[in-house]
Amino acid sequence: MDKRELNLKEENDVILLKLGGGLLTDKEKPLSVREEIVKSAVDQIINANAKIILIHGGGSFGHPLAKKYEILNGLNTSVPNQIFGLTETHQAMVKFNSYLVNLFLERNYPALSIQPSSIFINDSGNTINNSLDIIETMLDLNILPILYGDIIFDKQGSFSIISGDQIIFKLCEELKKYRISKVIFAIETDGIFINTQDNKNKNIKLVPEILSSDLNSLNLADLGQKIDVTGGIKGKINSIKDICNFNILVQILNGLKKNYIFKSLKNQSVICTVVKINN
Ligand code: IP8
Repeated sequence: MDKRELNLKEENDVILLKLGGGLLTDKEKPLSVREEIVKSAVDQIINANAKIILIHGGGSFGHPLAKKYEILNGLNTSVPNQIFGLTETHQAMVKFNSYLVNLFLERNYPALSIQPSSIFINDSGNTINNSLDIIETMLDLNILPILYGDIIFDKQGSFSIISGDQIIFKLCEELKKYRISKVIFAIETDGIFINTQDNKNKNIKLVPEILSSDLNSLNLADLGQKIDVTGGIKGKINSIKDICNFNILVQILNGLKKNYIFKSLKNQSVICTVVKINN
């Protein structure tokens, strides 16, 4: 391949980075940020100096409210104050997102929030959007776009939740000008764990590498999940399978480990789970 063509391609590469809500917040305590972890993640992203679209989860901001008001299953007149709860859930996410965006701006790094509930809508079960050109233009201008799990309306007059993982799927489907070189999920464990049985003792072990076609047959270990209305690790495995259908490599790593986010953004090796695509 001609070098100029190669450079052009690399310039148009973008990494999608999802910072899990369980990593960034204390899921035991509503509306609480794990400040040092969030600040470290922000510094690592800035230091990596890469083209990134950042997506973050709901953690202790979105999930407890979404659960309380049963937002995921849509309009239900028997849930007291549900419509108010819908707006409260959204606003909790806006608050968390603003906190994160501000950390970038305080460090003189151009980051801009995109409100998913304003650009995505569901129509009979399918999530649709107008063009995502705004995101590509931001990337052209070296602005870091930041999206987050949010509430989502539907054309039939109801609503639900759009998770950060679903947003990633839509970005994989819709981005045209930029090639997604990989998707990184930074969570609070080393990756995907499975149950093993040696010498009659039940144990768990990390899966360092797996083919996307083998994801279904995993005997997933239960690492004790906190409130998560969008499906926890099982939901994540389904999202990863969908992402792999776009021929994109997925890495699941521990965002608590020193510099792991930076290293992964720089394509340096880290202990994690890599999901490879079947060719
Ligand atoms: O944490 C959920 O996003 P996720 C967002 O990426 C809300 O699943 C509002 C619960």
